[in-house]
Order: sequence, then C-alpha cells, then structure tokens
Amino acid sequence: MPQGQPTAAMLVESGHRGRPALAEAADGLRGVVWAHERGGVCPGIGRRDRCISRLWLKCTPSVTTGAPALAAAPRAAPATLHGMEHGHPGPGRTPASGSGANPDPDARDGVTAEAKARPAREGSPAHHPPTPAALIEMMSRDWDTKSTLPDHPHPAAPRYASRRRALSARFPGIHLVIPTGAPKVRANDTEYRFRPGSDHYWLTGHTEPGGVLLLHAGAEGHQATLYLEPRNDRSSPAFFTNSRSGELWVGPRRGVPETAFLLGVECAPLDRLDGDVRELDGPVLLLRGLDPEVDSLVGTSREPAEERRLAEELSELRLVKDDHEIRMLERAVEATVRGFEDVVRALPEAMEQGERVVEGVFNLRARVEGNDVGYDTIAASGAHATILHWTRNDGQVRGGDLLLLDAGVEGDELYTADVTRTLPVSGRFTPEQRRLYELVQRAQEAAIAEVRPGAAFLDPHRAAMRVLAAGLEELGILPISSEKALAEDVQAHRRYTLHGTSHMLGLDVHDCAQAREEDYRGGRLQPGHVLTVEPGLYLQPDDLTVPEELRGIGIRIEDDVLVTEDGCRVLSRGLPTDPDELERWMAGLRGQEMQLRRPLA
Ligand SMILES: [Mn+2]
Repeated sequence: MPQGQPTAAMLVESGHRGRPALAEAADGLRGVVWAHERGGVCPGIGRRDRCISRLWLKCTPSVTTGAPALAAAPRAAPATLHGMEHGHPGPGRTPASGSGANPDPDARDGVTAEAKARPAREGSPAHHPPTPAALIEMMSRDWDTKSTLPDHPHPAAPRYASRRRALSARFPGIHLVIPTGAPKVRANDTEYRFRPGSDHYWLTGHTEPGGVLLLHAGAEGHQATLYLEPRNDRSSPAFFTNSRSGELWVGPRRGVPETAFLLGVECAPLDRLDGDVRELDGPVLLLRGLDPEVDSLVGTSREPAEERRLAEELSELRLVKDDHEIRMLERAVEATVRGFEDVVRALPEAMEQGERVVEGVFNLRARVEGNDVGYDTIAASGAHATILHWTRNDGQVRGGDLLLLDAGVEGDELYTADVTRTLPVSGRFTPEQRRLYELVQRAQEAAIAEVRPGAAFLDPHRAAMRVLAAGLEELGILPISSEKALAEDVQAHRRYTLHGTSHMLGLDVHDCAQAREEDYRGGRLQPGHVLTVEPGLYLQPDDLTVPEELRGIGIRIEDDVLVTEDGCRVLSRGLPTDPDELERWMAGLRGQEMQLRRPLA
C-alpha cells in the first residue's frame, strides 16, 4: 500500500445527507471535492489542516466555488479510491486488527490518500484493487437512517459526575486534561484491542479510543467536556473508505450526542480539542503518557510536581470503592472462579497440550463473561511456577507437577479480579508439595486475619512474612534464624518469598499505583478498600540452598479481600484454599464437561 500520497478525489452526490457542512457543499457541487491527507495542505487554500474530515467542514466554501469537474481535473487525479475491497481497505491510519486492512498511515480520518500524480491504474494488484468513483457514488446513497440514541442513560452516570466533582474540588482554578489513550500497534498495521485508560474511564464511563476529558476551571468548579471522535456513519463516504473508524469496517460506534445522553456529560467532537486547549487561560494539568498527541498539544508542563499531583489525587480518589464498584469486583471474581473451574475440567487436555490449554481455557471464560482478562494469565506448571511473571505459557503440564494459575477476569465495566491457586495437576499433592503448600496457606490465613479498618496496609504482609520465614527456618532452608532474617537490614527470607503480599485492586490489577506512600503502602486500611492477599514461596530449580527434593516448587495463594466496617470479606472464597478442600473440589470437577453458560444473576 502506498504511503503519504497527498491528494484524493472524492465524488459527492448532490443532495447528500449527513454532516451539514458537507451536505451544503455537495448541494452546489455535483462533482469532485478535493481532499488532502492528514497534515497536508489543502489545495487552493493553502491552509494547513490536520485531517480530511476537517477539510470537509472547514474548506468546503472554497472547494465549492473552485471545484473542478471530474473530467476537467487539473491534475491527473484518479477517480478512484483504493482499498475498499473486503479485506483490503484504504485509509485508516490504523485499521481494525484482523480485518486484513491495508492502511495509509497518514490519512487518519477520511479518504484514501491515493496519489495525485498517480493515474488510475488498470489491473492493480489483486490485493489492492482501485475503487471506481461510480461505486463511491453508489455506496453513498440509499441508506435507512434511524435514531441511534441509547434507550436510557448509563445507570452509573451520576457516579461519574460525582467523581468529577470530587476531583474538581481538589484542583480549584486549574484546568485538567485526562485522556483515555490511543490504540497501540501490535505489529505493522494491526492493533491491540483498545482498553480505556482507567482514570478517564472512572471519571466518564467512556470506552472508545482517543477520548479526552477536559475539566475547564471556572468560578464555580469545573465544566466538564468529553471530546470524542464523531461517528463515521453513512453520512460521509468515510464510513466505508476509512478502515479505522468507518462504521462499515468497525461497526457502529457511539457518537457525540449518543455519548452525551448515555454518560450524562457534555460532549464535543475531538477536532475541537486543539482549539479549546489552546484557548485555555491559567494553569493546565495533564494526565501525561496516555495519548502522545494530547501530550504534545498541551506541551511540557512548567509544574511537573503539580502534574504528578493530578495522577496522585486520581489514584487516591479511587482507593475507596463505592457499592457499585464492589458489585463489579464481586462479579469479576465470580467469573474468575468459574474460569478456574473450567481449567480444572480441562486438565486432561492440558496434560496433553500443555500450559497453552490452561491460558486459553481461562481466557475463554474471560471473554464470555467479561471484557477480557485483567492482565496476562500466568499458567505456570512445574518449575515455571518459580518465575513470577511466567506468561509465555508454552510449557508442558505434567501429572506430578503443581500448576500455578494466576488469572483474573476483567468485567464489562473493567473492574478486574486477581486470583491465584496452586493446583496439583494429578488432583493430589505429594507430601513435599503439601508441606510447602500448607506453609503458604498458613501465611495467607495469618495475613487475612490482619485485614480490618485501621490496620496498617503492611500488617498483612508482615504477618505472612513471619509465618513464611519461620517455616523456611524449620525446613532448614534459611541459613539463619527467621528472627535475624526478618530484620530490616537482612531480609534473607526474601530469596524465597520474592514479592509483597498485597496490592489494591479495582479498575487496574495494581490499582491506585500513583497514590502517595502515606496514603497507600504506608497508610491504613479503610472500609471500601479492596486488596489482594497473596503470599508465595518460590524455590528455584537451581537454588543450592534448597533441599533437592523441594527445588523447582513454586506456590502462591491469592485472594481478593474487601475491607468492611468491622473486618474483611474474602470475595474469592468460592475457590478453596485448604489443601483437603482443594483436592475435593478438583475431584468434583473431574470428568465434567466445560459449561460455558453464565449462571443467571
Ligand atoms: Mn496480584
């Protein structure tokens, strides 16, 4: 696919319905609208513009007066647009993955930027056939139009508004810009499935890529505007020429009025963001690192510490979950429990085909019941369990081994579970495995017993480490007493325990990560906190300090725990942790068929 050609010709039928400016231009036109690539110069106008949709909206008067008829085009412009054939589209900068789309990297929002100097080619390569103007004209008409407004506002819309008010109160007189992020390239012209930025989502409920929330500081708090890409619906030919956002390619999206109605926030088309940001007077803070285009639009901050405070405050506001968020987390955990059951049912297949089966089966549940997995599934069999972030998941699953499965379903509202169980693949622990397993289980029980309002965030961790260090001493693994090992300046047990015991859980698996030390790791637990409790023991296969028969064993037990008014509630208690119960639970699932149906709520 050619790249960066500057001009395309576009036929617009007279009486075209749709965007008013385009329709107006089309009325006087009956011919060709000149368009240019993103970032190019509009022919005959000389005004630098950023994308073709803006060209349509802003340049149409000039185009209307000076539009060349197709036959009299001053340049050898093709009367075709390339790439509309199925699987070989044109212009999206970044087309939907899996479409086989063939993008023009520069034409973000409109017509394929086929070469101005390039004559229409007869007999183009089969993968890149030209699209006749007649087809464009024919595709642009005779579509039924009906309302696309949602039936009712999102039930959580009032919560989004109150979260924006809470943020607003912490930044009086300061404009705030919170993008959701841009799609990320996986390879060449394919992208990862888009997942909204958590802070942006928490404040808006908005899920589509490229959105930007601007909280405009005024005399009485902030005025919120959510900027988003308008629909590429049948009112413009981009609906089938833009493989990135054209609705023929990616399906209907929510547009500006639809989003405003659904989410209860004022919305504006994304192409107004530049101007509106440039017109801001007074200090502006940006949540940086999510959307490179917004980063460069806002420019370097003169107050990096203040800007860090925006991320910190957002993290801290998200620490205490409301009842709706807790319900979402409970659902994610329940789906995760079913995913673990699926994996146990699939263990015979895993023993033949390896860890890939474990990952695939769990992730299937995550897609059936939720948005996706909340993080890459760790399906670690045998000594892979001693590798903390084993996500390659391409090893074997052997009968006598332990399988460490660390996985979480991310629900439709993006809250994720984070659960780990370490399962004997055969259904029964060996005596060595059981001995270590029981040690980790005792550590986890001791940690969970510390979870209550007012406890230090690190109390569960300290409790778990005391149990593990004592156990390691008893096993003869620790070369010194556990008391000495636990000293702040020694920490010898950590050779085998490796990681912290808890982190907050919510929209992100490692939630609220930007919160200040004193509000999180150095802070105290409060009702509404949801945290993991996940001690582990990892005896590396090549660790000469470990008795040979214990080498290569990795065990972690991880539950998701809600801090309540008077203690805590283990959300993931649907999965047993006691080794006898675990064996019974596995035996009960053996021989069962996988059951994909989601239980009725
Ligand atoms: Mn975790």
